[in-house]
Amino acid sequence: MLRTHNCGQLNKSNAGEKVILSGWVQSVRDHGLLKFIDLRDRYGVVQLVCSPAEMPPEVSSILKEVRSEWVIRVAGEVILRPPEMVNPKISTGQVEVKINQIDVLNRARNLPFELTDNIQIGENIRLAYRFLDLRRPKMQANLLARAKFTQAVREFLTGEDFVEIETPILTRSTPEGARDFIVPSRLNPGRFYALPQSPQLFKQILMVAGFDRYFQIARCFRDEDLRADRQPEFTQIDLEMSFVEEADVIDITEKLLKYAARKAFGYDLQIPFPRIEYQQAMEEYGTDKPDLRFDLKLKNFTGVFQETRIEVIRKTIEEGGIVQGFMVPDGQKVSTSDVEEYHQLVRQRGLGGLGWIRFRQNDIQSPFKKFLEEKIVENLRPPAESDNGLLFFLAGAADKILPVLGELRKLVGDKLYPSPEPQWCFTWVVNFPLLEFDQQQQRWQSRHHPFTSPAPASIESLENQPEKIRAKAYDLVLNGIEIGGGSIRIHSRKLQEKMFDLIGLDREKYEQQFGFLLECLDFGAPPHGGIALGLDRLVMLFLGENSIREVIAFPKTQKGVCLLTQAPGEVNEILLKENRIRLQLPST
Ligand code: AMO
Repeated sequence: MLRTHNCGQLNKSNAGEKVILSGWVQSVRDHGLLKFIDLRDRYGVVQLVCSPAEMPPEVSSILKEVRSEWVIRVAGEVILRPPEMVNPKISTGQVEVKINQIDVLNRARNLPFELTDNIQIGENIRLAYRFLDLRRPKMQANLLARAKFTQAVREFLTGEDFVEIETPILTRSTPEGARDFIVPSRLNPGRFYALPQSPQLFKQILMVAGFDRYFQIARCFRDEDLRADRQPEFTQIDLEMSFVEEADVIDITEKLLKYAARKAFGYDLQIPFPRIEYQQAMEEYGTDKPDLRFDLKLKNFTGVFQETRIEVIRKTIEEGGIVQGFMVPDGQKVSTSDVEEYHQLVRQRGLGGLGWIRFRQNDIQSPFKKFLEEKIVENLRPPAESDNGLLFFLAGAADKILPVLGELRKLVGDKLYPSPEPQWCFTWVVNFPLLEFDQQQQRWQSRHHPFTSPAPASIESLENQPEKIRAKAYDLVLNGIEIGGGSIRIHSRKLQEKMFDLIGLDREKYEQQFGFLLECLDFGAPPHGGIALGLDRLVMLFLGENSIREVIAFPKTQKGVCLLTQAPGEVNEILLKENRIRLQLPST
């Protein structure tokens, strides 16, 4: 037998029992006549003790050799630790196991890094030796928490009558705005599957098929540039419901998050989450992913600057531009070099420069000081109680300056107001524009995906004023990071075709790509809608991590490489031939 108990299980009620344990050697300590080994497995750590001099020679020789991370099996008796030796930090801290037998199940080479939480090594080494990295307590805890969260999601949704259904991985392209990963089909030469960017079309079809409430913990694949919160394959909590309006999807999502966050992390989320209109989010936060952990709202100062002597600003306003900015109440905490850094950021984003005014009791400091009229300064001056205000502002076309102000607001906020306690500032962003104009391709494109329903009030604008159409779409944002998005879908074939026309797909193309969906809408498609939440991002945020790689067992690097398996790898000639693929690589 390899074990009677695991390493986290023994306590004083087991005193006197004969046990067999297996696990990894965490540490070995020599204390003169006694030797201590900490034995570890997923469940915990238990202290083993023995006196090598009293052991048979074969056991003594193993005890001399045994090292960290060897896998051993021991047999012995559970004994109570003397009171002064009790370790309250571990579950087995009241006991130890006096061993009389030890077998080596496997040895381990010298480790490339220590398996503790405070390691200072590059992430690439961690990823190359992920099997060791995942033995570290933090990574074990992260993956266990993720599993617990997923389990709670399943529990909640199943309890709400959702049916878990798997959808294909080898499929056709689903447009979610990224490039597809493609897989050649040997049986259909010259044809390719696309890996799903999301299960979007299948979940809609499941509604037409009458399943009413679907969910899936779905793997999605997107060939896009990678960042700390983006992986080429990631997991969504994907839902779809029939006979619902936006409020129904929003309501069930809030309840789901409340339930799962409490069950997995013990957090008590306050629902309902606040909602903010897209337009307001852009004007007040300069982004559709507002971070509400700090205030620093943007304000419009166009009126104040209307008659300014400062030529560039007056001209900008005359040409339809705006002046927008935000006041930092604790301006004294922003150093001159910080201001310079923010100014550089603004220039990198292609804007002339950052306007700023430091308010002092009866004075100001600003690069524009000489030109700023008294009246303007007084209109901008913060209330007396925040004497140290520092105002940042930009002048220009709204669509150019708002996103930069948004970025700046986040930079300043993150630096000035780091939250000492974890904070869960969720917000829904609603009433999005349905379409956005793609300057490069000179055509309208869906902001979410082309299956999103326009808001009824906007249907009449469909053809004449596409920019005015609003979508029945909602995004969920947590601490400034988009963690979910969804919509009510189009369930009429006519409207769906109109939408494809609007985004410039010709009939032949959409019939070929989405003919199955259009046909299905013709066979009694119910009104339906849904949402997908980024599971990796949610778990990352709940665990206070900075990257989703910390909550994914085998993530890829920035270049999309798995350092453990070295995927993507080369393929042998035969396989290429069978798939009718000839490589044309640039000569190096
Ligand atoms: P969307 O494209 O907004 O919606 O995706 C939903 C959520 O998935 C997460 N996400 C990612 N997480 C990690 N790495 C990525 N590369 C990545 N891309 C997206 C985000 C995002 O909010 N079919 C629609 C949903 C619907 O309409 O029901 C969809 O996929 O947290």
